[in-house]
Amino acid sequence: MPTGTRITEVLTDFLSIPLERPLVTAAFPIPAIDTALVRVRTSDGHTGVAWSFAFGRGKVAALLGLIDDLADLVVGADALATEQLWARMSKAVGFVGRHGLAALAMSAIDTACWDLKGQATGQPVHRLLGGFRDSVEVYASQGLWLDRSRDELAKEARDLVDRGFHAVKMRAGLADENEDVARVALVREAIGPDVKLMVDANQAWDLKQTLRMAARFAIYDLFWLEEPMPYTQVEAYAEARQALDMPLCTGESNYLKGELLTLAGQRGADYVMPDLMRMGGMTELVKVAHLCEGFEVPVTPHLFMEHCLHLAAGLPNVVWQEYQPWWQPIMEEPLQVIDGRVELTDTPGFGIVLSKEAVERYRV
Ligand code: SMN
Ligand code: MG
Repeated sequence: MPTGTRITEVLTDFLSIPLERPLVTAAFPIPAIDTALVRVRTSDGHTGVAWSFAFGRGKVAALLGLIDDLADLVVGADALATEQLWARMSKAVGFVGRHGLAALAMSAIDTACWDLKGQATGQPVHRLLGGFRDSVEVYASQGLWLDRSRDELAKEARDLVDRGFHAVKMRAGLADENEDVARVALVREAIGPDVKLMVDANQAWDLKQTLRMAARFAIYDLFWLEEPMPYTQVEAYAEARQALDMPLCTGESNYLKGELLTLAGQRGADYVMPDLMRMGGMTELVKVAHLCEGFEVPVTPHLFMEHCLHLAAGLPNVVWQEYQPWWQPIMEEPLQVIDGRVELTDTPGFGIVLSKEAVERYRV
């Protein structure tokens, strides 16, 4: 092992990053972004940064327990041997199951090691992955939650377009179908015909209701309809996809490459949306993106924009990064969205610089 890349320490912090107001989706309300922040140090003095999150302090406490457990396993190992580390962590969590919190815990350590890979080689991760593009299209996923009044919804949608976004995502899945349709109509009206509109129902419907709602949404020209049904129902997704012109997007709730391979292979999605932490980190996420390329399915990463922008810039079939600024308050410098895109830099690793002061402020 090169002496400089030996892992010397894994530091963890429990942060609770407040939101201006709780977020409401069809799945659950979210009062704050409870985060397990991970910093992996190497013998040459580099620090890799990543995090996982769970909504609820008890869940994050359990997550931190698992991360600390895995830390004992990786200290002393080569941070750049990400496949070896991943295999060791995966074996170690086998008894409690590789999905759920175990994947989230692995993800933070694995992804921090990818940051170190970039720092050790002096290259940004997007270039290590393949350097396909210099800037990435992002869609606004901030706001347009289910608790917004109609007036707030229209105003938020207009504000996002004024800030330069060319695509916005709103939520659906209310008990009242007519209200869902009225709100989609209202947002389309507010953003005009040229801005792309995604609608996320967070698994609220079954197959029949999905077909019914998609038919009612058809005139509003949706770019994709996201997670209309329970994420496990791959056959129903494949059936809906056959029946609809409207593109379907799903995958954020699935764990590890096997589930997403099934989804892509059974043609259950027009866009596959893997979630970094549910993949157990960047190592597995990169594999998922390549597997989807084999099926000619575009990939659109779920959340984690600070890390996943690099995947989207690096690989040809990764498109439309979700812009969700939950972790921007702990950054030294906010990401700039210009004309709907984020420009990647040459800073080694993921280029994440934490604000020490903000980390202190939000530490639990
Ligand atoms: C979402 C995911 C997690 C929390 C809130 C909302 C949503 C998305 O499904 O795709 O951003
Ligand atoms: Mg979603």
